Amino acid sequence: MAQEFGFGNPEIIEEEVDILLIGGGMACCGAAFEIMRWAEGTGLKIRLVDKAAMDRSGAVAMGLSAINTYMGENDPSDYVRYVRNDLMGIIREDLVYDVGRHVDDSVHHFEEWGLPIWKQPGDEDKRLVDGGKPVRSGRWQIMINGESYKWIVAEAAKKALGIENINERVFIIRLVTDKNDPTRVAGAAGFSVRDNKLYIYRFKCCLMAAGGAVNVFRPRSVGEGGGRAWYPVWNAGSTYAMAAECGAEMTMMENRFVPARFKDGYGPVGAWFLLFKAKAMNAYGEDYQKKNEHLLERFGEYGKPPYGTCLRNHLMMEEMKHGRGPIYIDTATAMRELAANMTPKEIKHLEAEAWEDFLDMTISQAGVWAGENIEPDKQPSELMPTEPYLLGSHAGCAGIWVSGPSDIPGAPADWSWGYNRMTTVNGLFTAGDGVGASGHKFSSGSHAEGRIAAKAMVKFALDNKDWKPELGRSVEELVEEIYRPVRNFLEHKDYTTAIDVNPHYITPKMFQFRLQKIMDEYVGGVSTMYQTNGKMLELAERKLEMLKEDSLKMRAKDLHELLRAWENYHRLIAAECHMRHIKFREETRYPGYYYRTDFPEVDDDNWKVFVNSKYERHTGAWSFKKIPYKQLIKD
Ligand code: SFD
Ligand code: AMP
Repeated sequence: MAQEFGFGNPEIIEEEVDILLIGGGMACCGAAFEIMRWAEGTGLKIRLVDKAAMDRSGAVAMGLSAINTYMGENDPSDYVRYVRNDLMGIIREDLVYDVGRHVDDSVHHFEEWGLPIWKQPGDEDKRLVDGGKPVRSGRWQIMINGESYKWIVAEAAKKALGIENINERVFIIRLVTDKNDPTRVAGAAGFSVRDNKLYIYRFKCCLMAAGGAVNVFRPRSVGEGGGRAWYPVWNAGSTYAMAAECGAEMTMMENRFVPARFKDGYGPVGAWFLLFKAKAMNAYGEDYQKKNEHLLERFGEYGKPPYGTCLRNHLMMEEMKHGRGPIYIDTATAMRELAANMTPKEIKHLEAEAWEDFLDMTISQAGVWAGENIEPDKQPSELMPTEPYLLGSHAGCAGIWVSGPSDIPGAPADWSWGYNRMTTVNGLFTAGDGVGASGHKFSSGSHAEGRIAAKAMVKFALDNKDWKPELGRSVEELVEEIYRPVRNFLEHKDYTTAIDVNPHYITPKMFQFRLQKIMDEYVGGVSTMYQTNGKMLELAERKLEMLKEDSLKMRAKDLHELLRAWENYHRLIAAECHMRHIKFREETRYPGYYYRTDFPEVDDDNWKVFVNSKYERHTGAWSFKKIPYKQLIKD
């Protein structure tokens, strides 16, 4: 019977390596590329494992039309000032500076590997590294022809690491601590999403860089639009959940990102605002950002231009709350004004870029325009703040507390414990969306950060050359756990005649709906206009606890559902962490991302601090602490 549903006894593959890279996105591609430079001749065995195919996995799957972090003529200390301002004053400046000083080298490599980067007239044939001037959309962003961005970056990573050292379509679900030292990671367990195979890895250290968390909150796109989101739906909070369950200290998990996006297609707005100079307006054609500027005065120094991303949202949400929506982005006027002094050929080029912006990044937006007969050069498009996402690399800073570089003047001694980007769990490193309190890295900074971590991991592995990992849990126990949803299904499927209706199990899809409903309605999702309070969070806590009990009842009728079941488990742990952090931080640090209606102000006196948490997997208990913020780069 089991065979009939595609489940025989799984083949169990056990492997011991020195370093495991978990994920195949920007950060892991950076790590894979860099690591071989330092590992050459050391005999270290390195493996990369991605739940998908690296060529098109992660956030950059469809491509991108801009690289959002490129220093060029800017100084990394200015970059720190920009990130600090955008993230409402609380960032790890040592980490941000570290990204700033390394990021351009990654961008130069992208160009060398074949990524077309737009250049100023006259500089078309000059590479950035040779002084070629890029076309900037904003101070930090440069334009690219990026449909194949991920493909190009993955190819370099694969070439460096060697295809024989890469396992694609293997989904990691759990980290395992060492048998003799529970503060140390020693292994990881997962399964193939194509074949009936389980993988158990043992290692000296690993990079957990499996992206951010999407579909934790009920998305605006439901029903027929389900599956559409701005950030990649297949990044399910694995990074945060597995690290927290392994005992890593988390930081700023109260933070989230709510991007303003083209409604329904989720098309990014950056190029339209910054490059094409489009204006946003309310239903009555008013420039609400200007009109509402005074509403930001109450946020003190944060309310002065240039406003952080969350405050730009705040202005939009005020309009929506007062019934002056829909909000529009005036693409038509922008195109007209840009075209005023252009030749017909130049206009054609401009239009090509404006539409291409989505064809190489968010194809669904092009679909919405085509499907709704919207010609962006003739009529405006609606804007909408999306459902919240948890991430640490874009305009957000949720993530894991890590060791920073050791050479940043003024950085507290306890912000650096020997290995750059190592978490508080020995041997567990992270990068990209995984690193907390250090946003605005974007694609290029995530790649650079993966490289930073890679170098430190080689050092860690060599420093621990004679150490042998021993798993704190038996292989049988891990297999039993991973396949629990399958067992739930096989044991109970004949109890009813309708495969999806059964008192003994819950389908992963229904489980996800329950999670999203709780997060949406109690933890500041779109249905409450991003508002919550202590009382609502108490209810959320109870409901999430019950959902956690029911997570043991998820069923998997096939491998695809097994993947979905574990993704949702990861989402649940990430969601719980987010909820508890919001509950702990009694202020509204990020107006426009979320509001604590019982503490509606930014409260620097009490809350200009990092909030760190720790999860105890065996008891389910969370503990919290405040860590003083320290400014390292002067204003
Ligand atoms: O326009 C497991 N981003 C943008 N960055 C830019 O530089 N410019 C832009 O233009 C950007 N914009 C943008 C962006 C993202 C998206 C989705 C859109 C538009 C539509 C942000 C960057 O893409 C982002 O910062 C980085 O990609 C983050 O890098 P990283 O490595 O932290 O995450 P990843 O690339 O998503 O990779 C995650 C990998 O993990 C795998 N994975 N593998 C094994 N086991 C598990 N359990 C796993 N779970 C996940 C994934 O398959 C993937 O390989 S704009 O909006 O501003
Ligand atoms: P987005 O497409 O919204 O993800 O933005 C891409 C880049 O442009 C990010 O670095 C944003 O912070 C920045 N950005 C987007 N919109 C604006 C705006 N209205 N003002 C300033 N920066 C913006």
